[in-house]
Amino acid sequence: MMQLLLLTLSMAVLSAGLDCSRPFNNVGERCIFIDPWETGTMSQIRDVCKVYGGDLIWFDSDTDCDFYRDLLTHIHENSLNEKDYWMGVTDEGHNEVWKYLKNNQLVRDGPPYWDAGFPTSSTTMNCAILAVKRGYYWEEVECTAIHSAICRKT
Ligand SMILES: [Ca+2]
Repeated sequence: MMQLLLLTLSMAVLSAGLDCSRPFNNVGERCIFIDPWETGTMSQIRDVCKVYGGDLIWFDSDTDCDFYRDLLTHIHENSLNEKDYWMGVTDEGHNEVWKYLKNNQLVRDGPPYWDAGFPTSSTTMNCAILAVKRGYYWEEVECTAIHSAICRKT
């Protein structure tokens, strides 16, 4: 009986940790890797995320506010709050229609993620960042700008 209990416990630990091993950490119920010193263009940072088996961060719906809040809390509590970070969100090739790179899901304009006035109809600013100067609301920038990495695995 004790052996069965131990086996069950170790399997539970294993399955909980399996998808969120280093360099990823649990943030809320998600697996996230944040590295303010890993910088590059949007596609460079996306490649970095893929090397680790993840993708540029995405949210699961237009109202994934619990995760958004957990993420911002994590950024602030770990003093990671001096850099802008890429979102995996673009309107490149379909101007003014913003989608997640991960799954092609549409992203709603305006709140809760975009800062006031964003996104615009710009045809040169086609990628989104979590902008430190906007309290980590989203802003659109050129995809060739240099920003930091947040990757998500699950
Ligand atoms: Ca655009």
